Amino acid sequence: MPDCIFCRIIRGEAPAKKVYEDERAFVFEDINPQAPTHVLIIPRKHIVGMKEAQPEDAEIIGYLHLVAAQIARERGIEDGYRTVFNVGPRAGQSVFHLHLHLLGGRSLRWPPG
Ligand code: DGP
Repeated sequence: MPDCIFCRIIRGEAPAKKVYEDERAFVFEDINPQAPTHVLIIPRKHIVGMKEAQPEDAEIIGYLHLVAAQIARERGIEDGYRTVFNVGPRAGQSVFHLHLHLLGGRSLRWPPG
């Protein structure tokens, strides 16, 4: 997707603080962090969001969570972290390229609001 900001970050056309990348996933620091660790884990494939995902996307959606767990281990936040997909504008989705938020490094309240 030429105009998608997250596709542009993957291609290196827009700046971001990269945390990790492999053949399927790309991870970078959120520009507006809500916790000491706040990174976005995204598929290289342009998927608009969770409600647009297709059955063939099941593996990559699961894989994003495994990448999150690995980063949480590396950052020493396994005592409590949260992974979040905001789905749709009323839940706060503002970028329409699937992204898994990984938040941690502080106490996380419930419900999130
Ligand atoms: P959401 O609200 O769930 O769609 O999350 C989008 C997140 O993406 C939000 O926390 C801010 C972040 N974000 C938006 N644009 C950029 C950008 O250009 N660079 C980086 N690093 N993060 C961005």
